[in-house]
Amino acid sequence: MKNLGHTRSSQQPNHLLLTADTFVRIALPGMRKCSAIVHAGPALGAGFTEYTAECEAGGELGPTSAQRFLFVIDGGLQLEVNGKSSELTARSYAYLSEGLQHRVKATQVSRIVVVEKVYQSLSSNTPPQLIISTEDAVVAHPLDGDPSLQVKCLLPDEMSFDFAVNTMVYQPGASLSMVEMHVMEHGLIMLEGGGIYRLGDSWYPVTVGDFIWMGPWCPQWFGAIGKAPAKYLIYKNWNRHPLAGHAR
Ligand code: UGY
Ligand code: MN
Repeated sequence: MKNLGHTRSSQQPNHLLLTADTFVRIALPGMRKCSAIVHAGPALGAGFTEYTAECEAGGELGPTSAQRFLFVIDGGLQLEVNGKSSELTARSYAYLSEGLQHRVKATQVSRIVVVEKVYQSLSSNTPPQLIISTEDAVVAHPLDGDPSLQVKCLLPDEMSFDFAVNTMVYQPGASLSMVEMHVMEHGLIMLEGGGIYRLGDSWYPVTVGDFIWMGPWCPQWFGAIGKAPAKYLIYKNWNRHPLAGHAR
């Protein structure tokens, strides 16, 4: 008997905390030498899918018909797209627009965060194009003027993108300046450190490796605790009218 049935993981109507002790690995169609820890998807009520792909050297992701965002947590991979091959290492990321044929092959043991979302087009914009970059190349800005909370926006600030992915770094003791409640949902992976996350009416201790889904208007607040900074990668749907995709 391990932990006598106790876990920090919790599923609630408007949020989900998944901790590593409860992760279940599955194969997704087309994956080779690779497994997925599915964190969020439509079955949960989310408008996107997020999973961590754990690959052996030579492992491959399967195809997707949706937009795909990749962030390398550790290891390395080769991304083949448009007849070109690019090497992605830790903190590298890629945005692949809907329908863009590509191949993702791990060159070593790797963990990759994968976000997939059906694109909500805008008649006034052409869809976004391929991006291959690294978090190291993105300039950070303080959130709400607080230098102890730095944000990096990994995707361009353009209406054509219907989602955003940011990293947020909190110095020890830093916190969000308010309890946020907003129409967007979030998928969040703790990359470093830890702290206390308020979700709905509960306060959870969280640490590196945890995943959090926050549904629309889920009350949310975070404070970093410990002697090292806390860092997370956070997805949100973005740039679309609340009625988009909700026709009745
Ligand atoms: O972008 C955000 O909404 C972000 N500040 N939310 C969060 O960190 N929970
Ligand atoms: Mn938020």
